[in-house]
Amino acid sequence: MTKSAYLMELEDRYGAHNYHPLPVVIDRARGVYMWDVEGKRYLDFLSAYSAVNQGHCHQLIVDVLKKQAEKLTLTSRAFYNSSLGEFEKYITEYFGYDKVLPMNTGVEAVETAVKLARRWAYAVKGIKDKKAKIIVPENNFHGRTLMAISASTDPSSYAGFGPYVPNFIQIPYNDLKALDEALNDKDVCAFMVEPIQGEAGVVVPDENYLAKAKYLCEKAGVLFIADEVQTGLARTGKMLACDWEDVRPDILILGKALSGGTLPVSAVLCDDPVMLNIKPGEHGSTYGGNPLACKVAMAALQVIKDENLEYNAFYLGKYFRQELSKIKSPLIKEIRGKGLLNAIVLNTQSETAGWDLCMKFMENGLLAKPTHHFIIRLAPPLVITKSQIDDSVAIISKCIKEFKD
Ligand code: IF1
Repeated sequence: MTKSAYLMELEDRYGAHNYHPLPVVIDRARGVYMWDVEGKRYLDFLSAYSAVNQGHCHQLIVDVLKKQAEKLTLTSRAFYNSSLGEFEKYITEYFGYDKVLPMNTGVEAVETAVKLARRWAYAVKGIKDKKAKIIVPENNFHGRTLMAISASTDPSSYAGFGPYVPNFIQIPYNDLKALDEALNDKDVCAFMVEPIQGEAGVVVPDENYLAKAKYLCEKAGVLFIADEVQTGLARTGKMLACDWEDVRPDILILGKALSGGTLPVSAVLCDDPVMLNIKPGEHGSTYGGNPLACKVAMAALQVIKDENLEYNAFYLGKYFRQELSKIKSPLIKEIRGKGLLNAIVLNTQSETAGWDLCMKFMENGLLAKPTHHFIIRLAPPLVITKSQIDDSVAIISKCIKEFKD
């Protein structure tokens, strides 16, 4: 039995079966590469779902992590600590907001954003207590908590977990008419949207959708919440995907690459009229704003700027889509995406085509995962080079040409 097989068996025997991973056991990683326990090297085209934009184990971020880990990792928010204020100043100036509320996972930041919007609804907008509603697009993905799945229209996310958190109004994505109509409901306090729907299969809305949606929200006196957990931090070729349309969200949600893939760090940014409605002792978490996370997040954000990752994502994303479009195959229905958040939509009726193709990618040294059985997300770390893009296109092209649907 190989070491990989042994380790996969351990996970099967002792771990919950809440995932169905590709049969590869990753042992170490650096930059755009990962190695399995047998020492085989892969190009990482998932980036832990956009959490390692800076590349795996970025030396600068790891050095900061190690140094702070020797000094102070956690105080709880019962006390001040010497890193939190510095981080709060840094990140609010970085994105141009009055305040930040630090959390850990992306979904905790989403929950925080929803609580801020509801509290603003009652304290500022004057909506009757417990009546606040939030509009969300169909096919959204905001995480796995009961609130997040209550917003979801995907049965694989919500089925069998009810009862659900009420007052989410679901409308078609990329449909301004539907949004305009839903905004007539005076109990609506916010519209929460992913600038590009990642899990739905890298669905890019029409140009100006975000800008017009923001305008409609402003007109209706409703908060525009952008979930940039996956699309943010240079992934789409701009620092934020909202930057493509110069949209400034009223509430900005960040996560994943905010720590460069070292530990869970998330954050919610907004201005005082929204943020200050949550009073001391009304929200928080044990690890939220811990010194280790603060130092690591500042390093992770600095790397994005210092290494011009948004330009790399912009130019190499364009190049990647251009090279992929040269692959002539009836199997390819569409190539789509922005920056280095892309997907191949397959022409197939087969329920397993996406998985089977990802298995072939794996055999040829590239790791990716289907978001549905016919859509394969392709999202490498943003530190990727042109020659590594060429290597990936060669693998994808070879596998597609050899693929028997
Ligand atoms: C899994 C999906 C991606 C997110 C957006 C909030 C969160 C996520 C836009 C919550 C998290 C992760 C969750 C992870 C796989 C991955 C994912 F396939 F689940 F849907 F990326 F598309 N908003 N997405 O994408 O952040 O609490 O996970 O830190 O659940 O397997 P989290």
